[in-house]
Amino acid sequence: MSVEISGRLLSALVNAQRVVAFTGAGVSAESGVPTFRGNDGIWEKFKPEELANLNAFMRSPELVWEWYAHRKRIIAEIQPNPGHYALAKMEQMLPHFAIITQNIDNLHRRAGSKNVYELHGNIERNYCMKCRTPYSDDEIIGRDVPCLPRCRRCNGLIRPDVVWFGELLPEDEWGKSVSAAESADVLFSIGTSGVVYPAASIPLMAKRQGAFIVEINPQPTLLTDHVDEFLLGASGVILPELYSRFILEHQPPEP
Ligand code: BJW
Ligand code: ZN
Repeated sequence: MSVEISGRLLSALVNAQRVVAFTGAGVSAESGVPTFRGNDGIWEKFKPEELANLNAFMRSPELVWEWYAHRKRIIAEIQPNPGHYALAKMEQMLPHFAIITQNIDNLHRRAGSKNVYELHGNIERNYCMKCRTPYSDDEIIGRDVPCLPRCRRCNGLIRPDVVWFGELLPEDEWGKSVSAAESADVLFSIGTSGVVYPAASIPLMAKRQGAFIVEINPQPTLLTDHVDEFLLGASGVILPELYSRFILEHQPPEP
């Protein structure tokens, strides 16, 4: 399937100084990470709105840990897909490139991206809720899960280092993300339904400051009416194609 990439988009990208990729669960779908919502959102037993919050964890920590232990296993076994790799290569070609991700799966870094801001944490990290001691998966998985992992120092409950509903986003990552969005010349919104705030305001912040906004998604979202270009399809197909076209435009012709 050939991807239609307009001259307008290519020229915005080639002339851009600052580019941001804002990503959501869809960018990892082709790696085998289930998305949260929509047609392909396959969490039947586990609804993110019901489980990804502190009340649910305090009420039934075993159930919430079961969900995270299951997802940790999926994520440990899968690989970044061509979409992640295309973004990592793009970073090397552009003067300033940032990934602002809502994903907790670490796949952007595993694909080689360096400048990554994680708005909702990282599933590979854990910490004690009482004394904040960090714990790696190796220290807890297998030892306590599916029972409850507890802190060696204070016996407090250990939780995954992710952002649940009702919790503040990490201040540093949020601040850097807002700065990157507000100074972007081009912003890509890739594989996100755009329903979870404050993350969903990132593309709109960039737009207000005059950025060229491109959305990549197999289906329209709440953002689609506000973007300059909508590329309908899977990011694992569109991003590599976009990167190839960008390289052709970017490199000076052979003498
Ligand atoms: C493809 C594809 C392919 C498929 N290629 N694309 C009322 C109004 C407004 C706001 C609120 C409200 N009530 C409460 C709030 C605030 C709340 C919120 O936004 N709720 C809304 C749901 C209504 N937000 C918060 O609570 C945030 N904190 C906050 O606001 O703090 C201030 C505060 C303090 C105290 C009290 C109240 C407020 C925190 C939000 C934390 C979100 N956490 C999660 C879980 C992280 C940990 C974990 O993973 O377990 O983050 S929820 C989940 O949703 C996860 C995701 O990062 C996030 C976004 O989902 P995403 O990435 O967009 O995925 P999907 O599945 O929705 O979409 C996938 C897309 O991919 C689809 O469009 C597909 O079409 C597409 N796709 N295949 C490209 N191959
Ligand atoms: Zn502790």
